[in-house]
Amino acid sequence: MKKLIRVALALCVLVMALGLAVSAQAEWRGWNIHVEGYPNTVALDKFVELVAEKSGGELEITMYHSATLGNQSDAIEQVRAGALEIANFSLGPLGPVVPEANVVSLPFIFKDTDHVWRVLDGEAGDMIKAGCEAKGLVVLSWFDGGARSFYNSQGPIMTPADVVGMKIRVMNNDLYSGMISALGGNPSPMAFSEVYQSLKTGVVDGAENNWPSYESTGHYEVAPYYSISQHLIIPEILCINADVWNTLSEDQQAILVEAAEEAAMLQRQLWKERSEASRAMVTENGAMINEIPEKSAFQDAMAPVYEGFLADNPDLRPLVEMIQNTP
Ligand code: BDP
Repeated sequence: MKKLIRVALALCVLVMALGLAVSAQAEWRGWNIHVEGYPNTVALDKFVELVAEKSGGELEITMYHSATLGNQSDAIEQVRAGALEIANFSLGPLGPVVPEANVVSLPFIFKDTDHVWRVLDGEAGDMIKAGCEAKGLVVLSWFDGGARSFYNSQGPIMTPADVVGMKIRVMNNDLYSGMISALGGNPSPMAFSEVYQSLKTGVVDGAENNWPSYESTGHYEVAPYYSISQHLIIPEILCINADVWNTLSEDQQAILVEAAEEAAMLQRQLWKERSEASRAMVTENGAMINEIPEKSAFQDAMAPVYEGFLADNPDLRPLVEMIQNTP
């Protein structure tokens, strides 16, 4: 009888353990910084749906939008540590963790978005992927992050002299602080979620971002001067924790990559549409937009940023040159 009870108990433990294993897999959590309706958000929801569909419900993900699971720098650490499994990150805040990813944060390194895709589809993209993987993140696909321009509450920026003395919010990455300093401004690194209030209360005079984020955050309401500098074009990744990835079968891995590629194609299409719509929306709502007649003045001012980066990362010079030499 005792033996029977022991066997029954052992069986119970086994069933519970199996249950936990299954539910652990069923409970993958995904991090996203953006709000409902944003191109990335829509594409991530599609990704979740495709993964569930293609795996016959075996792989399930719950996406948490609007940074409800914390700010981006913390989320990067969480996915690396396996506390979260999936995320969409900008290569910007990833740069301090993944040196190879940081090359895209050198101002004006990309000519335009098509240039980004040519670079990422080639050897440079593979090097950035390998760099991410070495830090515990497996890249599943690339998202469009658009071109970032300056905006502020004071007046139009036409030349670098207009930035002198301005307090400008940047993402957490020394390269961006260096970029603002090189223009004579005062950089202020802070989390995305804090920018609206900081602009509103004058803690900072300005920030920089792409059209969809300028619009979706409402920053245009409190910093209506948008100056098209396009100093950064930062791609984004859809990624998964490397340990989780390594426990998956080849079929499961293929499902994730396929779903991520499809989601990326959708994101890139929606991105184009939203960029135009956002520009039109902020214009209708009072944003004052200006072109910058001589962008070369801003480009020239970036020399110390490049010099500093290459001095600190001599081994990344070939990657920088590979991007610059990609037609
Ligand atoms: C947006 C990026 C997001 C960044 C944000 C920022 O998609 O990942 O966190 O900019 O400026 O464009 O912090």
